[in-house]
Amino acid sequence: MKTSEPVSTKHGAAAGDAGRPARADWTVDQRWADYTDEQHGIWKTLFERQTRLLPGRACDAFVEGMRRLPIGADRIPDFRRLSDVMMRHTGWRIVAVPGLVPDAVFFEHLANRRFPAGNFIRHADELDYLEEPDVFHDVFGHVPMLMNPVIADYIQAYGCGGLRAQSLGVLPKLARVYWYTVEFGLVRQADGLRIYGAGIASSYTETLFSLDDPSPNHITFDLERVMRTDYRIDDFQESYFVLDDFEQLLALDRTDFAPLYQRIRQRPDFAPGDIAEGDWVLQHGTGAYHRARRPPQG
Ligand code: HBI
Ligand code: FE
Repeated sequence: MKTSEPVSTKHGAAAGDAGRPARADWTVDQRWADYTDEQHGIWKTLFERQTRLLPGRACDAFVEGMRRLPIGADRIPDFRRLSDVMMRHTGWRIVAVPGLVPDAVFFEHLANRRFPAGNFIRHADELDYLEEPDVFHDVFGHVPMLMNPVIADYIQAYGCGGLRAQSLGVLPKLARVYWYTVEFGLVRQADGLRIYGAGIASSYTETLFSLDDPSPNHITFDLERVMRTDYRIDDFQESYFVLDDFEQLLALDRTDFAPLYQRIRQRPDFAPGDIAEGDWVLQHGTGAYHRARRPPQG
């Protein structure tokens, strides 16, 4: 999720000596049979809570993807069974990883339609907040959208673009696009604003905050604007960017990023809560939530 080096493994002996991965691509076995009843129970708690919340809030593509997948309340899903279904629909599969993997490794997987999913699950005392993507975030949040052909192509394109952006030294700009779409994107449906970002869809509190709270901004998606906007990794987003439809993401595929990166280099960044000139604002947030949490100036 965030740009950082992986720190540790959470589900058994995935790494070799000194935290080095046993395999060059950082994949491990899911070791599904090793999950404890307690771990399946945490999945169930999260699954049921989120499933109650998402009708009328998650976009149609998410609901449809979920419906077609062997994902249920009772057990942490088996990646092999998920991959069988995904392969038939969009040619994607899941590979298990121990947590965050290096950017280049992550992109290489995406460019080949392999989605790296954490095989560990958060502890019962950190249901609402965790730093590394676990199996609930990765599978519940991301996998339903990977059943959508447009999103499937878009995320692969991000993998290819990520490798290129890294070599051009502009990865932080591109990572913002992933963040504000794949992780925290909203989309306008005929029946209202809906969630498609996995970071929201897998979070009880951010689902409510992003859609129902007057604090955050809702701004119509614009590629250059998003590339220039810093994001928060430690709290709810201050701004959410809203697509008119997923076809907008495919247009990014046809965009020549080189001149865009050039232009952006000369222009200042926006802070997470800024409203910019030229923004098409759907909700001008009060900012009350983040203001209350900022330490007093002095
Ligand atoms: N690794 N497992 C995992 N999951 C991610 O979402 C991820 C990652 N490594 C890097 C990364 N995300 C991001 O920093 C890139 O999208 C830039
Ligand atoms: Fe994610």
